[in-house]
Amino acid sequence: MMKTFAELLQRVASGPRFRVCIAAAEDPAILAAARMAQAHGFIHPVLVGNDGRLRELCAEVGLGRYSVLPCEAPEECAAVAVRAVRSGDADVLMKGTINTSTYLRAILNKEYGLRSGALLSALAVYEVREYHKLIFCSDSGMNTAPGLEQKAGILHNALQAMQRLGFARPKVAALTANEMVDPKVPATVDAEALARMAAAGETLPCILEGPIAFDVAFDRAAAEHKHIASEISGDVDLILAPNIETGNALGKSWLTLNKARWAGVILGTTHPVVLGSRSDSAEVKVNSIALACLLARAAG
Ligand code: COD
Repeated sequence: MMKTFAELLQRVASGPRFRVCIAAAEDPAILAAARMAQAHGFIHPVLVGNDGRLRELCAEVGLGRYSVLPCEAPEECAAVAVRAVRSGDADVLMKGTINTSTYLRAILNKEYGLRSGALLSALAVYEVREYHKLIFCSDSGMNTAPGLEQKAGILHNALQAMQRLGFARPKVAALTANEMVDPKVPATVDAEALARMAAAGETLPCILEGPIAFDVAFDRAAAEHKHIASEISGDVDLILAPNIETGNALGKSWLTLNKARWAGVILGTTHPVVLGSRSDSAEVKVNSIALACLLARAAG
């Protein structure tokens, strides 16, 4: 099982090249990431944005073979990139220097977007030095306040992606602030419902516990101290966040205070979609591209 992004990169480098279409690619870190992914052998970059500026920046960062789809405004870049993927001119979509909502709205566009009919959700993967394996987390980037049905969709998307990456039975924490089911705290009610669904075999294979607080989920000593019997404590693979703020703040705290690395993708689309952050370094952006390409390959 992959425990680091280095292993993920090794795995994706042994496969075919994907044409990765980058919406508004005029950014040195994005183009440097494209150069690195190209050197690893798993992408051909298709750059969407201002032609002259792109060629200038590509020369600066040393990016060679690439294609350009010229356009200007961020909304137009998002639309052109999404259409290119939808029409088969590219295989994978990637966010460049545009706002996340603009990017997601183009993906959701009813006429030319990448909707599959399923719920779309964001999956983030973190490599935190202090933890012994990759931590998957959803949804910290797209669905803002999911209800139970949406949470079941978010769980399904994440488990399907993890299955494609080789996880047979991931350990899942339906995160809350404590372990008590309280009708006044809807997240605890949803977490219990999800745990029941998983135990009844109504989800893809996993061991899901919830409601469960972060300390019990990640620290076996905390679980023992609180006399909580847990099969997942200290060994969680996937965090199911109760809302976007929880997952987002948790991830950003690892990135900021723990110098963690991460990768982000959108799931439930017709084609693989990369969702990084504009502030990511080139090295971090490569992880997101690699994850999307690996999922694309596994989906066939
Ligand atoms: N899956 C499938 N269809 C969806 C989804 C989804 N997750 N979300 C919306 N839709 C469909 C709706 O059914 C509707 O048909 C259409 O899309 C528009 O839906 P609205 O009006 O609810 O959505 P929008 O366009 O106002 O906003 C959708 C966004 C995804 C852009 C919005 O929810 C958003 O901005 N999310 C948070 C993004 C963000 O800031 N992330 C932080 C990253 S650092």
